[in-house]
Amino acid sequence: MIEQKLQELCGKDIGACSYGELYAALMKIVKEKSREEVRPVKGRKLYYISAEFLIGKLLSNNLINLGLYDETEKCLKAYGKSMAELEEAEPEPSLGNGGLGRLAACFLDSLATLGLPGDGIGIRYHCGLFRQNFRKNLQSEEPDFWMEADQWTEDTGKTYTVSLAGKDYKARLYQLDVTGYEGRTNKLNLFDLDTVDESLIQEGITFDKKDIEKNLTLFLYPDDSDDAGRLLRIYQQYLMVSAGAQMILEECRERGSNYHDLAEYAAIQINDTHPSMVIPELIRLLMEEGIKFEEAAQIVTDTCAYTNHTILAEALEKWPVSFLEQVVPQLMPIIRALDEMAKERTQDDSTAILDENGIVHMAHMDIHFTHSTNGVAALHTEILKNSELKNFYELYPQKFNNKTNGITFRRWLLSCNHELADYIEELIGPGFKKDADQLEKLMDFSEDEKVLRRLIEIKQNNKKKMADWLLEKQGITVNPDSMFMIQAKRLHEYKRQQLNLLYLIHQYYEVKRGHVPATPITAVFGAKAAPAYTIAKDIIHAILTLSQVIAEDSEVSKWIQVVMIENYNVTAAEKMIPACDLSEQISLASKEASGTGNMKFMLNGAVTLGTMDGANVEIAQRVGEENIYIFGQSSDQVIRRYGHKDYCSREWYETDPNLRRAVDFLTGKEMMKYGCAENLQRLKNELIGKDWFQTFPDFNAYLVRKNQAVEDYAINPMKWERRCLVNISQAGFFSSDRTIEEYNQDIWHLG
Ligand code: 26Q
Repeated sequence: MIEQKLQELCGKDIGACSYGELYAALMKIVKEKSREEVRPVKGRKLYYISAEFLIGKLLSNNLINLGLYDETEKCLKAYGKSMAELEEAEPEPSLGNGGLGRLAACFLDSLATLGLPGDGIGIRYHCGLFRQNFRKNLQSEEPDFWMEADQWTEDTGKTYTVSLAGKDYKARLYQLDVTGYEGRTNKLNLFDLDTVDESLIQEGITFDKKDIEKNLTLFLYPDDSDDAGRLLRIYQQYLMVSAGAQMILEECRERGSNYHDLAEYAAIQINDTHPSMVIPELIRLLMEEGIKFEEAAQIVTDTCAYTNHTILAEALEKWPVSFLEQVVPQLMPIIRALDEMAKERTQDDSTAILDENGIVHMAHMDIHFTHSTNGVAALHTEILKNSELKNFYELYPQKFNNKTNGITFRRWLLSCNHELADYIEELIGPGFKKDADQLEKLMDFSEDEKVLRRLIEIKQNNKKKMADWLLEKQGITVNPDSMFMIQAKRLHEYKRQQLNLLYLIHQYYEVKRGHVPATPITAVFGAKAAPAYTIAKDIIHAILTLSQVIAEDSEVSKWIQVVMIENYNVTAAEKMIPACDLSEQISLASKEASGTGNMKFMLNGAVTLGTMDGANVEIAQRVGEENIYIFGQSSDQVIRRYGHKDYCSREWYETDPNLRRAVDFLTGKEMMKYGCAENLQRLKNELIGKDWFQTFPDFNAYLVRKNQAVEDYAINPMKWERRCLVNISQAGFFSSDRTIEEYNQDIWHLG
């Protein structure tokens, strides 16, 4: 079928087609086929509203989900074409910053796979997250134009009127198909304005932030460092929620709703606070339909649910009333009325929507006016209930629940690690693809040397593939026989890439004095820093500079190599994760809500080195302490230390000579040779003077635990591989299919 169709669409011999032509033709085939799986909705339908959907490349994934991958690969091969090169022809839609956006994409895959009716609602950014370049060991940013002539998104011809700052705009609805693995096809709905103008972009990623008509959907927001940017985020958010709310009401009306019964037709999941204005907007629209305020507020509460993804206070959205008055004056009377209503329920000021300083707390509105608030890992939810949102928990204990995150195994195993997926199928049959718990059957082989040897071989092949990719992409040669330790995630101080950096400096000194590691190590980082996040950029600079210092030192480079992947994104993750030996999940306990990279590495047979934070806790529970390397302070200890306000990083610096030596190295002569004194000095000052995320108290434990892992890896490969197998076998719980089933059972009740 594929061969015939391709030939037909391309109008010539497949072997004579460019990869671009093949990509365009295959996209058409996929679209046709996925349309066959669109099914009518009975009962309640989910709308997952999110400012981010980090979907990644779609072709291979869709081919797998539709059962067309093998046939396509075979057909291309027969004409001398490779799937790998075909994948290169597809631009990655990076419509998200990191975990939250990728989670939304995994959820859409699971919804469709489970045959549940659930669509996404978001924004059609013209440029996704910036492209990261390294020059002179510094990060610089470039716009990421991902939209090309051949696109997955299609104009539906539908528009909705949205009023922004008193002026009407037309939000155009674009859709792309979300295919399920042997499931149904759902939709991702993305809104855009026709007037957006890419020529507005000036140097790098700077642009005129005032010209709303031309810039509204131009960029995905990587930060909110200045007021013009913050205002623009409100514009973006309201465009999405107003058009989205109108679309939801229209669909429900068509399916028979009289709006009083909206909650029987729709479940709306609010992905963090970015879409929170959907609450007052829906109330406003229902009131336009003649429903009274109190009833409208109740309908919306019954329909909506809220997910919290962070406990970092600075990431919780709070908007000055003046901003909202300017952009969405039509919502302010409703927000005020909701605030009044909330104040009638409690005397507690700390739960106010509108505080005495004229600040609107979006999360507070979500908790008061949705029926469910969930955290994204067991520990995270406990911290919300017991400290961060304690007052809310006391007010509404029944609203709080946990939904530990998950990942889609279709992308993060079947598609990114064919060799491992095929081998697992050989061992336990294909059932695990739709029923992830079946991975536990792998435990039958935990003492089987033949199996362990084959797993080692597969990892080795993936390391070679990653090495080839790195050479091709970045001109860097790595040794596939070394131990790969990978930390891949956004750059943030709480994630503590700087702790990893200090370890590497320590190892540098160790090699210098003749204490070489048990095996050569390759430390790999993948991380983008928000463009205005100075210290995060300094950390990248220090890593790149250290990488060069070591590369130029023939004595040390035999043992240690430091690599920073340029422009880390979903596509890079798909190459790196299958090749990893040691997964670095070293956030300060209590700060990482869940993490999902930790699950991806585990599923691909990496062993975790981590703190008892986020979902690491649940990983440790499942694999047992012999199969994970845990270190560092507990979340309780950390929370207590913050409470006492007595942490003094300088004391640690002055008393631990190893630590001091590593920190001093940042501005030593070796680093100065390739680095920039201002950046490195600033980082050093920050660590000695503040170290807000407590890297120093965990430094020694990290060092000891990590070196234990290196030794174990080098000295007993079979025992190490057994750990890898246990990790794979216990990963089933972290399938987003399980997460979605829980959301459906406890919150949505779809279909
Ligand atoms: C807010 C205001 C202005 C501009 C940007 C933002 C903004 C943008 C993105 C705030 C937060 C985000 C993203 C947060 C995020 O990715 N959180 C992660 O969510 C994952 C999925 O639940 C968790 O696994 C991670 O632990 C959590 O950090």
